[in-house]
Amino acid sequence: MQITKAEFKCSSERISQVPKDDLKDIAFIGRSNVGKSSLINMLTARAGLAKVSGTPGKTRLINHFRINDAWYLVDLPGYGYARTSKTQRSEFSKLITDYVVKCEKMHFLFVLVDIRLE
Ligand SMILES: Nc1nc2c(ncn2[C@@H]2O[C@H](COP(=O)(O)OP(=O)(O)O)[C@@H](O)[C@H]2O)c(=O)[nH]1
Ligand SMILES: [Mg+2]
Repeated sequence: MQITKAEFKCSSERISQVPKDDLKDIAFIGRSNVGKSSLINMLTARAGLAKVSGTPGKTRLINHFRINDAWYLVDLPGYGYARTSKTQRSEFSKLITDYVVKCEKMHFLFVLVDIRLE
């Protein structure tokens, strides 16, 4: 498939805020710094579309990117970043769980694993 159009749609801090249209989500999940945002930029050939950071724990929201006006690529908050407070960690964890378990838009979920880690 050719991606001809890719645009940032919205950031959600709660599951109730994700887009209400009936376009389907293809989402990426994985530890902080595994390369979720870089992968979205690579797939869409848009260098700055998803924010890439050398510092883990930056994405705290669910980011929707609308592709070809037909579906969404979704960048989820990374988990497993040690220097996040307990409160914050449980907030992310709730957000991620709510999305994965309850969000009917989610069609595919790709779990990214860093081969550099044992
Ligand atoms: N060596 C290597 N570094 C990568 C790769 N993909 C991303 N990175 C780097 O890993 C860091 C985290 O990437 P990012 O996409 O922000 O990860 P995210 O937290 O999962 O969204 C950045 O410094 C990227 O430049 C990859 O395939 N190989
Ligand atoms: Mg990211």
